[in-house]
Amino acid sequence: MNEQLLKLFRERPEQYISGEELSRTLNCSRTAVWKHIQALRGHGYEFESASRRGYRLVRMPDRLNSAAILSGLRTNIMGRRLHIFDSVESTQTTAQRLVAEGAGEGTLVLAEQQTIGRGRMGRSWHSPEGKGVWMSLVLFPQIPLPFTPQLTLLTAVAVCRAIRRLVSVNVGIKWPNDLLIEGKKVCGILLESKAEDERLLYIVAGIGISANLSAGDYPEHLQNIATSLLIESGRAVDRNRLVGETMAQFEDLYGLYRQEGFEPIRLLWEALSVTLGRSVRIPSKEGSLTGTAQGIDEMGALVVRLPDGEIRKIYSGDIVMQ
Ligand code: BT5
Repeated sequence: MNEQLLKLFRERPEQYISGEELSRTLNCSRTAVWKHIQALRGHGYEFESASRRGYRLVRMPDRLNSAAILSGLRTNIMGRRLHIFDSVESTQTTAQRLVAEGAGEGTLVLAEQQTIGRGRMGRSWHSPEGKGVWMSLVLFPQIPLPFTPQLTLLTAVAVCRAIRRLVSVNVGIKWPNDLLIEGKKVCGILLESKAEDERLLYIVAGIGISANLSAGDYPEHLQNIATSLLIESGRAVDRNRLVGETMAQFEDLYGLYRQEGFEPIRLLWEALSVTLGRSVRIPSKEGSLTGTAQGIDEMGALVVRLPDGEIRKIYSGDIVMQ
């Protein structure tokens, strides 16, 4: 499919572009332009055509599509190598297999549906067909192993900023890996890494954004705790754009992280957090603790102040906001 052609139409939404201009810009014949348009129509793009005025893009398909993503992508590395599947068990598993086969930094795996989408600690991630952004990004960060939680927080900031740019919803970050709207979960992040002799080899950052699920797309046990961008904003989001925007935000933040370390990411995270200042309960085997979330430290741990003034740091696990 012709990426350059799509780019032209996306830059001028709703406008007619003449066949002559298209053939000039693409450096091909008018017949070839027509064939490209037909190919796009075959993929669900709708064009109006009018004699002498040319073609006008009136509707884009609601499918994940590499030309649609790449034609709007502002990154150099992240998402430049794309693998889109109709259905996989988990994009995490597929991405890990691709790494074993030599995939490089920034490789992105997307699927319309996951049959065994996973969360943390053996939990499952509900990934119905055609409704979400279920994706995994391959990274080879040059960081010590204990720093990997920082990348979970960086990923959360990237997705939060991307959503805020495209959808008017009040989305915020709950430590460590959830994005919430009005207290309900709209996105989860799962970082899986491989290390050898305490040395980090690679990370696969899994991102699940519940974009266009309706209430009925959720099983009953999730209906009160999960939501979607569609449910909250009343509008379907263009998933291809959301993928591109997330990659752009990620690449910016990742560059910043490499140059200046975690501190600027920590500040951005704190600004988007819905956890700070709140009373939180930390369940543990020894009985749960309750305190006030104060911030995150230089490693990404949550800093909690207990009622007696003692400061505790929480490095992993779950918290319950009260
Ligand atoms: C997470 O785990 O939040 C990480 C989810 C990562 C999913 C992505 S999708 C692409 C990639 N491939 C994968 O196989 N996984 C990653 P956790 O913090 O354990 O939260 C899991 C909990 O979130 C579940 O127990 C449900 O309560 C809730 N949940 C499940 N599906 C959801 C959905 N579609 N939208 C909102 N909440 C959901």
